[in-house]
Amino acid sequence: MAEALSGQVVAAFGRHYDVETADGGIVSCVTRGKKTGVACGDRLRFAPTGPNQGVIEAIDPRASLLFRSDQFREKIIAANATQLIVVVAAEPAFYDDLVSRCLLAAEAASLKVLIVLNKCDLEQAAATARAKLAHYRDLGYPLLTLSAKRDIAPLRPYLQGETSVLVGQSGMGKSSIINALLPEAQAHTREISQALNSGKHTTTHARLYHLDADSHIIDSPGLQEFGLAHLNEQGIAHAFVEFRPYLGHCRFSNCRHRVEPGCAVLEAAAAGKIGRQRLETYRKLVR
Ligand SMILES: Nc1nc2c(ncn2[C@@H]2O[C@H](COP(=O)(O)OP(=O)(O)O)[C@@H](O)[C@H]2O)c(=O)[nH]1
Ligand SMILES: [Mg+2]
Ligand SMILES: [Zn+2]
Repeated sequence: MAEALSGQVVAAFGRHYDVETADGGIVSCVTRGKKTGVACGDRLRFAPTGPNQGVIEAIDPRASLLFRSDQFREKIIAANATQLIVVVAAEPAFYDDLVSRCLLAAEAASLKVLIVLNKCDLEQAAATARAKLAHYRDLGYPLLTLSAKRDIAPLRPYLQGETSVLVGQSGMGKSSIINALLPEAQAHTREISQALNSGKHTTTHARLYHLDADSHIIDSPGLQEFGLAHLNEQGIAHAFVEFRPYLGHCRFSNCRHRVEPGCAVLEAAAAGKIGRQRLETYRKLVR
């Protein structure tokens, strides 16, 4: 049998994966049997099975893993990312609940977070969207307003040295951001899809692009929901950054921060140190 080679997944198509080797070549790999669970960004070893073809042998330990989940299954978004960039746009309107869940997933995966508000050339709508995002900025999450169509430069410093994964609803401009950063990337945007008459307006699979030797960016398919079924109650509470100073200070060590007497989180909320909306989000998640 041929010796195993190593590489990194730069595109995940569900059943097969594009694996980039050290020399920059792309090998189309499959998993053994019906195994899944390989993600864009994964580093792995594979056995060559033909010209530019291989079968995945083993996945290297991951520095991070971002995924969403419902009761029934987990959907891996990216492996080995260091930063999550939530992309929202002035138009169409975005779901605040989805942003909130993306941030919680990022906290649970110990990723840095950046919120990008795109399409600020649509000035009035951008002002409304910015106001809607103010409470995240107040929590300490950096918020960058830009227009991918006009000038992507403001984003570059945030990407330096990071492996960033772009997430958000479709139509927010994730692929447009990729194309503005890397014109040769030709990530599929709405216009390109329409020109090809493919009927698909969105990115259908995650893809990793190299910005420089140690800065990388992953485009991902649009999300409509972001399930957090993989988090237990403690994990959820910890993912609310503003809860952290109070966790462990409740009267009961198994406090669920809902109605319990002597709850430090509820006391902080009553004192205005935790937003009502966030407490409501927490309650919805642990219900
Ligand atoms: N006005 C405006 N439109 C933009 C901007 N960036 C992207 N768009 C448009 O938004 C639509 C969705 O963009 P796309 O990159 O496909 O979004 P994705 O689904 O998040 O990848 C396209 O029609 C883009 O041309 C921007 O900065 N300003
Ligand atoms: Mg896209
Ligand atoms: Zn409590």
